[in-house]
Amino acid sequence: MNIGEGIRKALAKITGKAIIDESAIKSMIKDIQRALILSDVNIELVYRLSKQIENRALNEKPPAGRSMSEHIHAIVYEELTKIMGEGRKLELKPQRIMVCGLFGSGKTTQIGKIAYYLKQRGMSVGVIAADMMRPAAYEQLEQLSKQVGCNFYGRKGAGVKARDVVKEGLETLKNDVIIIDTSGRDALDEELISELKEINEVAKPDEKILVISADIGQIAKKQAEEFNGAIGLTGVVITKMDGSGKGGGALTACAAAGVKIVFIGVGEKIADLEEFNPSKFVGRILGVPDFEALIEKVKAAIPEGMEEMPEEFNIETFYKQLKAAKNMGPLKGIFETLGMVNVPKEVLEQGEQKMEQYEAIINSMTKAERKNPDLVRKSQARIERISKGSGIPASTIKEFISQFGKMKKLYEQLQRNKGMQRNLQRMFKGKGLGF
Ligand SMILES: Nc1nc2c(ncn2[C@@H]2O[C@H](COP(=O)(O)OP(=O)(O)O)[C@@H](O)[C@H]2O)c(=O)[nH]1
Ligand SMILES: [Mg+2]
Repeated sequence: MNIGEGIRKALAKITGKAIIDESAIKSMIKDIQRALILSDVNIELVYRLSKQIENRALNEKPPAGRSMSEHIHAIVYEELTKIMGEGRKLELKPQRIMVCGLFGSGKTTQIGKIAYYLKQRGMSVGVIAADMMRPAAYEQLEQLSKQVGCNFYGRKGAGVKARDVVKEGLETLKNDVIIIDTSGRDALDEELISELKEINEVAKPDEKILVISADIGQIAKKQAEEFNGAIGLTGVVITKMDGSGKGGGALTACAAAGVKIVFIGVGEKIADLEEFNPSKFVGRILGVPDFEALIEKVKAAIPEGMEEMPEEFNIETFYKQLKAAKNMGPLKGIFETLGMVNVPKEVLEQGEQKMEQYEAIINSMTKAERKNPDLVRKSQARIERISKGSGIPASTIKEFISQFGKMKKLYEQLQRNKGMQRNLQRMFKGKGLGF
């Protein structure tokens, strides 16, 4: 999310300054403009936004208890939030969801992610492969459905009609939620429109969701308008927000097209999907911690029966938590929800590599050793055995055991003040932005 970096840099110039004059404000706005234009936000929109920020920053007096610097942060935050579009939560109810979009936008992948999202929240999900254009679309969705653990319906063969597959799928699958994959094209043409209209008639979907790649930036407006005109959209998913520098353009373009954003895709794995909430999104790019989102992530990732913190912290319980942490998706996202947007890439990669190594070590430990890691700490023979079994160097094993000791201490401390977590939440919830 390069847009965040640019805007944070712009704001950093005025942060904490006692006196902020007109030229400092104008220079900050120039930097914000640059960041937005780089992210392919429509130029007129950038101009309107800058005028608005400038007017407010020059004319508004900060409310009591807020410094000028804090007030300008708040203005930028509010004005950015206004242009970032509107979010909408997908309801957790029995429903039919039709997913459409151009070639390679990420339709099939998002269906896997949405199915996973709904399953994690207790819904039973079935998917229908009605993309008749791509030869491998069937296998891709079938594979994803296995990974997610949801039902699948599809039929292959020349001349098979999408509407017939959908009809059969709806008769066959008995799940709460049915998600329908559809064909793409390089552009929305007559043929695709008529195919989508037929599916729309057969399935009468509750949701008609367009998948758009962030890469197309402000062209998203035209695309959303065209699909909306053809079949009437209920929402949009913007994918590849992780890799694209044009995410800001795509988001603001959807707002301009008047369609609501249901999710953003932030990676290729099935857990890489996030609900879209403009104020939280802007908060995150500005580096404001989002504890609610973090707690959401933790809740969704924690295996059943582990909702409560276990009384005893041993390697067994740590292992379960490690697995849960992996379910939470890339570390980068976790740090971002904590407002830590500038964690160096190497640290993230190292962190992920460490998690893999720890898992391998634990897999090579005996039950007794997991209960009592001191056994390992005190015995070179055990360390060597684990090293052979896991392929991890002895030095890393020693480091793990010592790290674990520290974690155990921290955990026991945390348990002693369980209220802390709640306090943190309250602190950031009630107090507006926290800067
Ligand atoms: N980086 C990234 N890649 C994605 C995301 N969503 C999908 N992709 C990739 O985009 C490519 C096309 O996705 P696919 O679902 O097959 O697109 P479809 O043709 O619209 O069905 C695949 O390589 C996916 O792994 C995302 O959120 N981030
Ligand atoms: Mg596909």
